[in-house]
Amino acid sequence: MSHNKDRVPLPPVGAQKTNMTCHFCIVGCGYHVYKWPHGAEGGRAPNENALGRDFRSQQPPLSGTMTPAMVNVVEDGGKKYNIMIQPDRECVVNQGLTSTRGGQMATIMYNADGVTRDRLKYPRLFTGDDWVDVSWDEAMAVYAGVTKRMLDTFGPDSIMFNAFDHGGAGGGFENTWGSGKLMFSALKTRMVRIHNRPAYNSECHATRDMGIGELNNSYEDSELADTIIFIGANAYETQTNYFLAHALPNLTGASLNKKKQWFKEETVDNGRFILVDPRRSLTTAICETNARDRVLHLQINPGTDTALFNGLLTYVVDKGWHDQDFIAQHTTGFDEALKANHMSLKECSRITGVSVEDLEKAADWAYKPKQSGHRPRTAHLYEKGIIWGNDNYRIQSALVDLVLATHNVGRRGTGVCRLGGHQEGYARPPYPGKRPVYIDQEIIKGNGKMLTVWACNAFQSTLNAQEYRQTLYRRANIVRDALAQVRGRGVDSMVDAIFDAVTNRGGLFITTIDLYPTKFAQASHLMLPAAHPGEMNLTSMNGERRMRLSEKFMDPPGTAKPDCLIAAEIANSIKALYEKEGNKTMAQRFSGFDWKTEEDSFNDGFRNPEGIDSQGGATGHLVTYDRLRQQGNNGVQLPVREYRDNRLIGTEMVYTDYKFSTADGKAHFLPAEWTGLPEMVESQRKKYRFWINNGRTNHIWQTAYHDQRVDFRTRRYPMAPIELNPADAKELGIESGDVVEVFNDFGSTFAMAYLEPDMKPDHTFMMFGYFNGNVGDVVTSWTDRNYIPYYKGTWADIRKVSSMQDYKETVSFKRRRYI
Ligand SMILES: Nc1nc2c(c(=O)[nH]1)N[C@H]1C(S)=C(S)[C@@H](COP(=O)(O)OP(=O)(O)OC[C@H]3O[C@@H](n4cnc5c(=O)[nH]c(N)nc54)[C@H](O)[C@@H]3O)O[C@H]1N2
Ligand SMILES: Nc1nc2c(c(=O)[nH]1)N[C@H]1C(S)=C(S)[C@@H](COP(=O)(O)OP(=O)(O)OC[C@H]3O[C@@H](n4cnc5c(=O)[nH]c(N)nc54)[C@H](O)[C@@H]3O)O[C@H]1N2
Ligand code: SF4
Ligand SMILES: [Mo]
Repeated sequence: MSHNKDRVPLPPVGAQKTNMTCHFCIVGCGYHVYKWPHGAEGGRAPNENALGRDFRSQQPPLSGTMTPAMVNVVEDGGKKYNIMIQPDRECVVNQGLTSTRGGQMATIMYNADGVTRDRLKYPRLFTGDDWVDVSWDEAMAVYAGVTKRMLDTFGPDSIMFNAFDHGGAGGGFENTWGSGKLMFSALKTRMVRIHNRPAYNSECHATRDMGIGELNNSYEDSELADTIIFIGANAYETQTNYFLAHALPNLTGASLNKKKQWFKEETVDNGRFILVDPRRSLTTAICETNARDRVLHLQINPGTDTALFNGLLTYVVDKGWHDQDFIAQHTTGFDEALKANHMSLKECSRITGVSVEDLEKAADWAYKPKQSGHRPRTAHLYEKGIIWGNDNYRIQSALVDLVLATHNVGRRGTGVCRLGGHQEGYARPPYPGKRPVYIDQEIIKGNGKMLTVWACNAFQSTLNAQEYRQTLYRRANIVRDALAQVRGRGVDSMVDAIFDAVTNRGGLFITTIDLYPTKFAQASHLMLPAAHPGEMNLTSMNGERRMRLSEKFMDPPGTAKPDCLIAAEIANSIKALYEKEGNKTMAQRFSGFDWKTEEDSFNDGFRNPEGIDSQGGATGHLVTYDRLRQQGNNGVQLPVREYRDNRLIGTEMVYTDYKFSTADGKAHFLPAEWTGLPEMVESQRKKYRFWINNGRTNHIWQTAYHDQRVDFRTRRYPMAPIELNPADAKELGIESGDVVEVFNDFGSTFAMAYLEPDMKPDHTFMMFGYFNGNVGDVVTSWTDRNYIPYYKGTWADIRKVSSMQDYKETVSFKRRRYI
């Protein structure tokens, strides 16, 4: 069914206008939501529409995007409204830019006749062989009943969660707090994993141990840097408007005047970009199209980043380009790290596959003093190529060692930062365990008795996914069978039956809390319907710690609720059960959830940071919904310094005072010796021919929870594409559009071949997390010492399954790189 619309109704003067931060990627572009009664429409003259623009003549080029995807019809308070969601030109983040993902925000808001009609409206309970819609009371009687039995009989370790820890949709400060308070203060379980990794830990463990928080500069610093090094990041496709509005202008010279004003004494020129990626990504292609001689692609061998950083560190110190004063005054451990990381450029070249000449060029660009004698300003921007790379802890140690030695923190135009994934929005009580637990493996081993899957979907996104799913189906079916036996006997019998199945027969009771019935829900017993931004007020911060309020403008479908209020519903139901049996101590543990709105959760958590881990820090209490609303789409950059003259004043760059996040206030170098690939990964590499690199494409957001319902997306990618070198493909008899099987010792999956000349022989790139073709099935179960996976590192063989005439005729296999 096609949902293309052939005209765009204009908002009339007087249409309601609210703020909305895009709920998808980390960048958090500012948008406005216009809402007006269905049927009404504005005129084309500037005084007849709420946009104040003149639509009587052709719009000038680049004057702003307006597409049919930006409008929809929604319901609020039982009435129908038109909405238009338009990028905000005054927002300093995106400056009016939109993207193929954020530009469809209107489309994915709930409309009973639209692409989102499958949204969960009521809790759903599996009764043995089918789903039924139930009330929250009924759902809670089962969920709270089972939870209490587990807690009383086996203790908190029997209660597991897969839970979001981010901002944006399926996250936000309200919701991390609500869910966190439930899991960590009330249930006190440590059996929790995060949405994108199999344990409860940090993606940036090493940099934090070294005293450098991972979001330490502003997007503006990318306009000011002499050189930007992108490491394992494909920013054009994944942090689109950060790249387009703040990084690219530096390369092309559009920000040169700004640089001259900022750094009057220093030599400044157009920026130079160094991209570290084994693959020639779209970002590399775009940069080269714009300024080939100012772009250096270090096409390292997969997983050899540590060797690269160690080679550069050794070379830079030999040249005397390190900052000895900074090292002496503000750091510890330099000599030990230098010794451990020692590597000649020749050795570095052998391991990384990059020529000595290019390694020297990179060091010159990034670390050699400028003509004016000043130290260059180099921003180091990294993401999943190293976070999910070969030994997360070691790579980040090696990177930050290089950054510290060359003093590339705390100065404008520098920084060592994550580019980020989702927005951020963390406020939770401390994790109650001493060490994280590899939850996926616990489940595979048969441990745990109930699992709640909250705003994430490991069926499509975890490592070793095939074995994970197989185990879960098997354990879930034990409970399903038990439920079938007690049909018609009421809630208490259901609770008894579930308890018996998980206690005596290895079953696992599974609940998903989501917008949709997901693939994970196919193995679950209860679904709870959640609300997302626009249907609730939600606060998040972006990759430069810029916090905004996205305002509610419509009702969620049916009885769906904000996640923090779902947490409250659960806590209050369990509390009532304890009160009923007179257990005051336990009732007390589940108290403190008497919230009416999401703002109550915000006030209880973010604004009350005593004893909690919160990105708001000690000044979180200064932030209120009202104050944020006042500051619109530009919000405030955390941490807030003060509230003065009716404004929240934030922080553009952290560590300008060189007080690092360690006990002694110094940054700590960490030794990071190059040790090669992990054995488990190496075993697949030796056995199988193709490197199955994987990650994102511009068009698809995450597990495609909305996108799988939008024709515009699924026609582009009916199945996960895998980029293949054309000569390799020819040898295997594969053409673009063929379905191929990708297989190794861990599993097998399917993908749609997409031939791409830029792929090196024996290298591939598969879109991750898709609903049709899931690369996680062939990702090994290897993790680093903190249980961080190496998603990007697996090897497999490929065979042609079939020739898909339909894909060949309907899907575009045009090259996605410009040159
Ligand atoms: N092979 C491989 N695997 C990877 C990666 C990789 O690069 N390669 N990357 C990893 C990374 S970085 C990530 S972030 C993960 C992503 O993996 P997941 O976090 O599992 O994927 P999402 O699609 O973000 O899941 C969001 C889910 O929450 C639901 N949802 C959306 N909004 C709301 C809401 O407001 N409330 C509730 N309750 N639900 C909501 C959506 O319908 C969807 O089911 O995958 C990881 N896995
Ligand atoms: N369009 C779109 N944008 C998104 C998302 C999305 O689903 N779709 N998801 C968001 C989320 S949650 C995240 S976490 C971010 C991820 O953002 P990115 O990290 O930019 O995206 P990825 O495609 O996962 O991986 C980036 C690059 O890592 C490279 N790589 C693989 N192995 C190595 C290696 O050994 N070394 C190095 N240096 N590089 C390597 C890959 O070739 C790839 O180009 O994107 C966010 N933005
Ligand atoms: S760049 Fe990211 S935040 Fe901005 S519109 Fe696109 S998906 Fe949304
Ligand atoms: Mo992510």
